[in-house]
Amino acid sequence: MAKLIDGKAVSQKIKEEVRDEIESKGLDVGLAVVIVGNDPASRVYVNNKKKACEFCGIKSYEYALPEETKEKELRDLIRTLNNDPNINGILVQLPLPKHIREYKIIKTISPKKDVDAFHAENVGRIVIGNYAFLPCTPAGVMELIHSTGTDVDGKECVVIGRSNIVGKPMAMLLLHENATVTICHSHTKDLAEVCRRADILVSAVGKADFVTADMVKEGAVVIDVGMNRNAENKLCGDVKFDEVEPKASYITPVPGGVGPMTIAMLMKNTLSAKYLQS
Ligand code: L34
Repeated sequence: MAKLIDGKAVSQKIKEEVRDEIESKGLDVGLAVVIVGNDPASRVYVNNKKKACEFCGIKSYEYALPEETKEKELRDLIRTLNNDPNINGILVQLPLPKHIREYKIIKTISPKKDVDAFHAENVGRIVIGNYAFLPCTPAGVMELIHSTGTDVDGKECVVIGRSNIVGKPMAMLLLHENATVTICHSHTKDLAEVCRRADILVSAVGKADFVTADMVKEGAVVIDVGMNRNAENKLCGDVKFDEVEPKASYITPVPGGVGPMTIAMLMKNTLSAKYLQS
């Protein structure tokens, strides 16, 4: 029987730390949250981010733009926010509508306000190990792994998925803690065999029921970054929870696992951004 990793509890503690620091120092911290279009999932995530800001004493400024917004209009807004001293962090919720080039938008965000750590300058800093921000989801996963008392040093870690947002930076953070890291993706030969080597398995695929029991080593720590809807429109991760859970030593639920951690780390990054700018 695996122990459940309680992402809600771990994230709550981090948010309390951020709140206490902002309150005790009397800091004025602001986060701009930009959402373009009407993706219902993005709407939920952005609302959760705003609630977390409220809890931490961070002022959130929402910019909800219509689906038809032009790339140039969005870039102009970001430039305005870059120059606004009340705004310490800028978050442009992804995905963006197809006619807007994501890289053009990320490039426009001032690296000092890039609380997602998606800008190439921040990505490069992370690779080198000289950074101000860590990307929220991978940083949240590291916190969850630490919460189990697992020492990452020397462990076999397998990351499924190679996105810029999760898979690649996830591998880097595990590497920083001296893990032996393998990144798997759609071209990986014998995926199950590679995954079975993992002491720590992180799945960031985006497909319900993707990770099955035959892919998991007895006693592995299993982290599920997936955020999917199954046939009954129920929120679920990548991991076939019922069959994997008995094999794992620790496992994250969805919801209540990685999702809340992404938001807690965003709060932490926004506070770091404030310090970086003062
Ligand atoms: N720019 N875009 C940018 N930054 C990010 O860090 C994100 N991400 C991902 C999508 N786009 C982004 C998020 O915020 C995923 N993500 C995210 C954030 C919060 C939650 C899930 C994904 C979350 O709150 N999850 C809850 C359940 C939410 C529900 O009920 O639907 C949970 O308990 O997992």
